[in-house]
Amino acid sequence: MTPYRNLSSDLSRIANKVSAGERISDEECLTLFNEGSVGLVGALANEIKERWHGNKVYFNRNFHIEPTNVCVFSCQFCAYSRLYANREEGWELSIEQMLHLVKRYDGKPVTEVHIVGGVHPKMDLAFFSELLQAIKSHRPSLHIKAFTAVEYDYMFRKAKVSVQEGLRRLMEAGLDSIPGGGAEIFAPAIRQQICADKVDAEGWLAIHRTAHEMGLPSNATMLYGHIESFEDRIDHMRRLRELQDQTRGFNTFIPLKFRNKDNDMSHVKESTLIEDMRLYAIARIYLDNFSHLKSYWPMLGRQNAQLSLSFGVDDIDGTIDDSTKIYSMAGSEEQHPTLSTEQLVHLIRQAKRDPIERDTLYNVVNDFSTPAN
Ligand code: V47
Ligand code: SF4
Repeated sequence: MTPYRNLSSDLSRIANKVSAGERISDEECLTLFNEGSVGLVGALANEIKERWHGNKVYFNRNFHIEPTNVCVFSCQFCAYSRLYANREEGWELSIEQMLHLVKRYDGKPVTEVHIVGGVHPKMDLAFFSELLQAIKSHRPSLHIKAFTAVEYDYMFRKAKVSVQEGLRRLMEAGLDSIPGGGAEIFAPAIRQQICADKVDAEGWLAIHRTAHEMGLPSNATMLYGHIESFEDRIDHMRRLRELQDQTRGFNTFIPLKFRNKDNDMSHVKESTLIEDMRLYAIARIYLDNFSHLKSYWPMLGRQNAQLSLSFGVDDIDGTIDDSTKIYSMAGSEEQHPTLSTEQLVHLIRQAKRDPIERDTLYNVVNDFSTPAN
């Protein structure tokens, strides 16, 4: 039972269902979005988070490689990409330059490299296979989480191979898992307005389904807080929940807060902190088959990410080491996102949680729950 009194009968019924570990319907989710106070949904989400993970909060030691910001697509919210036609402002890294970035971490205890960038027509399946091979032969134990479904869709079409064949070649080259980007909002009416020209919802979901069937785990994101409605958010999460019921291949759900600097949607106001926390909590309640909910601190800011640890979040991603520009270019307060392990541990402890260093697949690497560590 929640400690909340004076709830409407609908909210009270939903609260009892959540406390009993039952799945909520789309309609009930809408009631939470429309009527659930941040305190109520937060308490319910926290109950779920603690039932699953106790006081643990996960983080990892990772860095990003962004091969290029040149992109054939023109998503309205993207502050990062430079159109293929005006390449003078963009960067394009060679395999040698990217391998050099990996070598900077030689002897350092990072466990994951996250590779994601713009969609460059010359960086094709053969190029990326060679890149993954080069990284794996240099450091076989480094987990490679690489390329969004948007990049795969373009890359495989261009190479004229099926998704299965494309993924097979990249797995052979060293691919270990797939990040959650490119999902944005699945609802076609919104997708049409914010990212009309890239892979649609069905294509994004089909790539993740195929990956899961081939034993490749992935993450899922949702870009929220712009022009989407509560119904659009629920539609997005429903499609993810349905796929997860079938494959169990998603590790983590990552809501990404829309940032409005220097992009074609700068006129759209950013969501408030209360809306951010309500969204995290409601996602935790609705997505009952996702083990993990991540708040991505470079996007949300470290203090808000800390707060989210009381709203259902059990993971705050990684050290990152100032190796991504996607969020700083879109106006995040984190202009040079980097946190040492000590800082991440401190941040989690300040929120009265137990820090656990994980690898990409949530195996425990280091337990920092006792101050001696
Ligand atoms: O798909 C781009 C987002 C995503 C903006 O899987 C923006 O562990 C907000 O998916 N405001 C790519 N968001 C990054 C991504 C990701 C990040 C961290 C961890 C993982 C993971 C995946 O970045 C894009 C898009 O949704 N994005 N521009 C913006 N202005
Ligand atoms: Fe290209 Fe990705 Fe930016 Fe869209 S969000 S323009 S696909 S880099």
